[in-house]
Amino acid sequence: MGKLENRVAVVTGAAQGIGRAIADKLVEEGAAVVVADLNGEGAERAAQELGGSAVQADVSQEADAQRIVDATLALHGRLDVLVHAAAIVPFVPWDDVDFAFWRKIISVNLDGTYLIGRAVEKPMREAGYGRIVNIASNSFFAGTPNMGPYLAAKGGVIGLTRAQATELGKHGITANAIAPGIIRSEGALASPHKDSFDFVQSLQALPRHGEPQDIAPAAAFLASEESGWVTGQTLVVDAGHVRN
Ligand code: NAD
Ligand code: 4PL
Repeated sequence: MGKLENRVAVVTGAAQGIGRAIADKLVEEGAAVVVADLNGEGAERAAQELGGSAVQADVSQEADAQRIVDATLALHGRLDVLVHAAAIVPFVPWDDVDFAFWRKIISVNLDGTYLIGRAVEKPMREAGYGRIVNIASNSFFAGTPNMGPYLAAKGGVIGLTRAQATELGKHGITANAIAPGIIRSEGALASPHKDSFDFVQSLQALPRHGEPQDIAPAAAFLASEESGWVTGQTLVVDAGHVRN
């Protein structure tokens, strides 16, 4: 018996990378998974491979966030778990950050977390049960360079997670964040971040590069009933790079 039997989970950003690895783990633990991603083809492919359903959606659009929830309820009649991994992972030198870029990152990475969280809240409140797991980043603690708006958004995600925990606890809903360290996702490997792995490894307690699968067990725990006495927390999963 997995720890998520009979549970229905939405995983955003699950077409690839950390979201995909988490979706695989939740299925392994018995959940029915809805893959929600801006990349519709990628979402379809992932859903087929893991035996779930796909929704093409932009989490920074209110109507799209609501449509993810509507589709999940139409398919399964319930929504127990949100793992929100969708985000843009930029590498832009500070001197090249303009207001349009700032707005874009805040819109997708912070507004998106608010919008999908708000949308899943309603069925969770009605059920008197829910698990919200937001994916933040240890870069918020480390102050990693070339990611200014991203650091600000991820700090916001940690703050929002604390607010969700406070406001929704009375409805049986927990909200926690995971702060991964640098991970060999498709996105990171296709960007200048790929050149940082050896340097960051020199700062880690555990001398090995991180894979998307290294984040999934923490997400499964926070998505399960077992974590019912844990809320408002940020779990750093980064081989000991930062200690918060
Ligand atoms: P990735 O770029 O490989 O995958 C991100 C996925 O999110 C993609 O499938 C993309 O299509 C989707 N997405 C982007 N914008 C979206 C939107 N507006 N609506 C819906 N879907 C959207 O990224 P990853 O490295 O796997 O990162 C996943 C999460 O982990 C993110 O929240 C990221 O900030 C976080 N994170 C990543 C690292 C890392 O080193 N890779 C470290 C810490 C935290
Ligand atoms: C330490 O969240 O946390 C690179 C890219 N390095 O996205 C991140 C570190 C990246 C990070 C992150």
